[in-house]
Amino acid sequence: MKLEGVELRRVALPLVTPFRTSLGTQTVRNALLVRVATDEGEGWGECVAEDEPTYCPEYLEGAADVIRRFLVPALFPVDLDPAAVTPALHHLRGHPMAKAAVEMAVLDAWLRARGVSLAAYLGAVRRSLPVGVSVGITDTLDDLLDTVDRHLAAGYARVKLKIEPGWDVEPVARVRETFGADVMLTVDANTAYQPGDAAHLTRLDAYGLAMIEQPFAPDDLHAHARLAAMMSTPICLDESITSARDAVTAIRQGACSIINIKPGRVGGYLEARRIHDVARAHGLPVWCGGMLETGLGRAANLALAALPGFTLPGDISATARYYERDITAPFTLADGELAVPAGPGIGIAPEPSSLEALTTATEWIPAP
Ligand code: NPQ
Ligand code: MG
Repeated sequence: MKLEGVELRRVALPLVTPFRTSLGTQTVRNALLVRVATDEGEGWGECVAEDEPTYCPEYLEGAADVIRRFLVPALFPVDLDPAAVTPALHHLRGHPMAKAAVEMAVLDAWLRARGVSLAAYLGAVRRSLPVGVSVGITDTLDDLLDTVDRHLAAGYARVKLKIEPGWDVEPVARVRETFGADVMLTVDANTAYQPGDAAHLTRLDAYGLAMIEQPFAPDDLHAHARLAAMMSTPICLDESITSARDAVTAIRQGACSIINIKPGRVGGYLEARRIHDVARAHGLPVWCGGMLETGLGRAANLALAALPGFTLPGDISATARYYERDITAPFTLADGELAVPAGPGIGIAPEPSSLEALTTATEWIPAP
């Protein structure tokens, strides 16, 4: 398959409610879409980098720049298939989210041309999945309880609370007290704690959490391993894991017993599957993280999360949890589950009128 040109498209999707984490508050999702045009048809990818480099070092305009100036030019001469993308970009350091977006678009085009779904290609074993919801930090505890109540009524299988110093034990205690022992409850700190906070964090053991996600800095595996030895609550790593090799290192050090897999963070769906494979070989459960994706990224994440090792509900919520209007048809919960797209490629494409209405800029990168 030969690349003939690439369109970079910025879209702006207002969030239904502001999303506050220990990293900051988001009110609109500015997303970067990558459409590859090839001699076998087109494909769509999505770059999950945020406006600002807070979750990780990448940011949206930086990702657009590296895609335009380095990634796309490196792919024009290549005889493309999905597995050819990473090797062709290997000499370019870092930028996993930019690389993942390009790989996703190539996967979509290549699989679409062959009539194969991404789910089937990756090795999916389920047609629909129970999913979870990520709940931001709220102004008051009452707001939090109302929000959790709404999500549980909608049928979500797991609730994740964002935490930070000053918003941890009390919200967790109130949610547990209010909704009972049967709710699968987790917390995510997005690196907001210091190693010296470990003793404080052990207080969360009293509330039967399914995990605590990424309390410490991405590069501090030792602090996570130490906390794991102090707590009965399982430790899950997100920001720390950027490759299958990282996953092996973290597992060997005892720094985590669960891994959050985000294809963007690890450089693509194929590396995401490798992390799934090594975690499974070590007996660790994994789940699919979320980056406030549009329907394109959501569709591809559902395909990944249908693999057998994804035994915990992911941050793949229904469209309505995030957006009033998306660029694709909405994903809706049925009996607490989302359907895994079964059509060729990622199984969904933008709806032209919504895409048009939400687009803020487009740019065409022609073949040389
Ligand atoms: C996480 N996501 O698991 C992330 C972090 C995160 C759904 O909890 C804009 C776009 C803002 C993506 C803030 C969820 C974001 C973002 C936080 C992702 O750590
Ligand atoms: Mg996280």
